[in-house]
Amino acid sequence: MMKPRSNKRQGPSTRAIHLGYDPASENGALTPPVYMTSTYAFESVEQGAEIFEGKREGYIYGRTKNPTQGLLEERIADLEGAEAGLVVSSGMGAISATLWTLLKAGDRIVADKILYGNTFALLTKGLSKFGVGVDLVDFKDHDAVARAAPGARVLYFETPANPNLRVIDIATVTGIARRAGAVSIVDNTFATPILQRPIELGADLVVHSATKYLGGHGDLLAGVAVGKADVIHEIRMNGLRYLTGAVVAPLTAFLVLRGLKTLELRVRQHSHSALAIAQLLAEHPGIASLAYPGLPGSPDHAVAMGQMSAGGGLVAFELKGGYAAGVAFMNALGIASRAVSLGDAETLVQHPASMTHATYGAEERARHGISDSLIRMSVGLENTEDLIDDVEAALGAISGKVSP
Ligand code: 7XF
Repeated sequence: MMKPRSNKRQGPSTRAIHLGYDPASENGALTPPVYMTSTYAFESVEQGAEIFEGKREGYIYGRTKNPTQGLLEERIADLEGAEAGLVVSSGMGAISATLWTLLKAGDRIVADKILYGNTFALLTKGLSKFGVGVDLVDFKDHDAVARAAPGARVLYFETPANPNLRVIDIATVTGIARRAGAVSIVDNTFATPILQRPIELGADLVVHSATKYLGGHGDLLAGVAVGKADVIHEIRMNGLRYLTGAVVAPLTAFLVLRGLKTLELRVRQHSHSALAIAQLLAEHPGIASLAYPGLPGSPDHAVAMGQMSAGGGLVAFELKGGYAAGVAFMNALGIASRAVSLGDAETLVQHPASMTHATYGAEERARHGISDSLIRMSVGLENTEDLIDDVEAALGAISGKVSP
């Protein structure tokens, strides 16, 4: 057990490394074990029945709970400042298990218009098929949110949003949700609990793709939901157990636990390099638009810095030569890989319109402001100077070839 020396709350790295685990309970094993078991033996039929009834604590079967997963849930909930957590097999698993649990036919969800492409698809193609009303609203327009909220069961948004890093004011929007009696859900994948804790700003639930920064090494898929213990229990027993079955593998839970130990270190370094790249782009004549929440002068900087402690690892921008220049730039990069996903050690660059946001039709992208020439870069953990050189060289390589 972690023994605090005082009542002072320990920092996120200390808690991510120690919380909830006592090596003495596992033969002194410093690293928490991986429980590779799908089922659990009961001492008696009566004991099994009591666990099933919820009269007694215990494990039953790996689809709802596993001790390795349980430790991870405890640590992520703690980092987010939430009562309880649930870890599942992917970010989409977490979002769908949560929404399938909370919503029924006839209910309405109000969501921001800028969402990860498959969250957009889950709402507009999935939930709508089962009789859930879906309203997409510009969550930067607080009057529009206040008009749409009454009668809604859920208000849902991402901040910074995928792909264009639009920042939504968490306290204001969760306040509107509370007054309307709606459940507010924030996707905190891009910021991580190191930079931003939506629960402390009034959110009811936070979801994550743990595939990204929480895992941190591009070697797994996992998802998270955190919030009040009774709501998380309901999502586990309904959304996970039979609505999706999106169970996380024990070994994957182990890898995310390993990732969490360096989360704070990594997120600081990602933010440091991303700011340096944003500064380079801001001064470059070939750039037509730039979004980086940590950059003074960037759209949303003031709101972002009111709720985030740094700008995070993603940069989104457009080149003056539009789509053709963007493609040439991405193909000219040497260190950065052309790949979707984010939060890995490797720098990744992708084209949202044809990749992560292809589920938005061309007309929907135009209506919601996802530009066809937008480039999204997930700045990795390579040395900052090398990344700067890579971006500068790629911009230099295309400057005579594609006219601005
Ligand atoms: O199911 P996943 O673990 O891939 O997570 C889904 C998801 C949920 N929320 C946000 C804000 C996300 O960005 C994602 C996944 N996004 C990746 C990306 O944008 O690159 C997916 C690659 S197609």
